[in-house]
Amino acid sequence: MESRVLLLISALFLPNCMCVSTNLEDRAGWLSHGNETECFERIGCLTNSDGWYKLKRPFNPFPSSREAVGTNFKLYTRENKEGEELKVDKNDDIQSKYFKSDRETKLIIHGFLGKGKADWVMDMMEALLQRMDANVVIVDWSKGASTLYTYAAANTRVVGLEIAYLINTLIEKKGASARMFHLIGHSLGSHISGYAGERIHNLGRITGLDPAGPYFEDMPTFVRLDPSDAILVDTIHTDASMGFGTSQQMGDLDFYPNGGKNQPGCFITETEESLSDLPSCSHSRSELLFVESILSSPFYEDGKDGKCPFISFTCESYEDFLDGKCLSCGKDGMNCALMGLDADKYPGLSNPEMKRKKFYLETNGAEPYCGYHYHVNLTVAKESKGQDKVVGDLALTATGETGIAKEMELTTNGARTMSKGESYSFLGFSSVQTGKVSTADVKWKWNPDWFSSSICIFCNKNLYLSEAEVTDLGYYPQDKFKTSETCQPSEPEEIDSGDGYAFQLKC
Ligand SMILES: [Ca+2]
Repeated sequence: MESRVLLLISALFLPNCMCVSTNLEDRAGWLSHGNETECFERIGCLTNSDGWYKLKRPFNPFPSSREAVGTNFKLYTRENKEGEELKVDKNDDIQSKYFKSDRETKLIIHGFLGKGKADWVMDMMEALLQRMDANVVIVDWSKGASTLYTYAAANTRVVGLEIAYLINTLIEKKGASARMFHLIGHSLGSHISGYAGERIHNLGRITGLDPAGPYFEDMPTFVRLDPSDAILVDTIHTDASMGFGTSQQMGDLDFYPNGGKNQPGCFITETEESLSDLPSCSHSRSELLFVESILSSPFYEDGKDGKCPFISFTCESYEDFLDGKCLSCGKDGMNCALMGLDADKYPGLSNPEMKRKKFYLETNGAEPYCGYHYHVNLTVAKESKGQDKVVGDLALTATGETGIAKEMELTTNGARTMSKGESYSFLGFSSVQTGKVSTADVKWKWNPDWFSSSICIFCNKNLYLSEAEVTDLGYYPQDKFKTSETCQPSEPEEIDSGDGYAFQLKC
């Protein structure tokens, strides 16, 4: 495993290091070059135009041969869990016992250093077949993916050609419909899907699971995954800060769990993973989130227990989302989408103005990742002995008909300033679903900046609330959200002074 990580790091930061064989170096260009074209037997030609060369992508070697990349396809269906190889033969036809053109076809495509037999790939295939009667095709290009990053990134283009060739043949010879194909690719697999999609007319959908950032971010749309590559392109960004992923929007709907940069459970102090797995923990989380979404969905009617919708809220920024500014699904549910398999249920898809949205949600740090969001609305008492403005941190424990959501941090984005008589929105998140809330225990901790703190030695540091409202947002669609009655403080007058206190609101 350690060598894998070393290879990964060297490949990312030393894209054309001296260890590359002369043969490979000969194929690499440097910020160049006029149009160069290379053709691959039967599947098509690729051109390197000037647009492929940027400072962020200085090297554009042509991909290795079809044989060297070794792309192969294995079809799994409910009738055949063993897998059947799918291959276009010399007559441009495909012999298959199990492929059926009247059902949806899902293709799963791994990324850099990955393989078709990876756990998440097999888990996804099994979950998809449990959820639906589909053709599930696992794309293995592990030979082409196990090299330096620069060359693996180049090889994605030939895998894209292979997939387009396979799907176009299935359309032509087997009567399949392009709209019923859905490519699900992780990392480099996301961009492979884009290359395939640009060569398949009316391809139904691409899901990019943490699309790879290096060599693709800020590049023209023909170099990377973009909304023009399929009728619907959705992405899940999970690792924009380590450099494996990107926060750049690449789809019609871009999902940013936990802000999209780092994932809970992936920090050195909180993970049980070995050190060598840490660098890819956030990057791989997108795979696990998608797999979970398949069976935890409210649209999966056969599943009874453990339903939890990955409800996501459109918002200008993650900070605004954490500040509780975006916790309504809005008229017709246009401000909410479900992350994962059911992103295609988003009601705004037919409206071009509603596409190109960023969606945010929180998740747990371990399975089940799906959790419950709460909208908390607090009103500061008008008549009280408190100061006109106080600054501090809040936590809330909500007790409801189905559970207790304990100590939800309401000010993860920093201490909040609150004024007398005003109402404030907060986001809460818990792995527990409360249903309709009956009591709310609020913890307050005075937490101003250094200056305010130094001039307020004897002033009243308490927060006086006149009412609260707590809404469990963990149901879909919005008309199923459960809002508490207005909560009133049980003992509004006598509150401990000091830096913090707790009190209860009856709803
Ligand atoms: Ca593209």
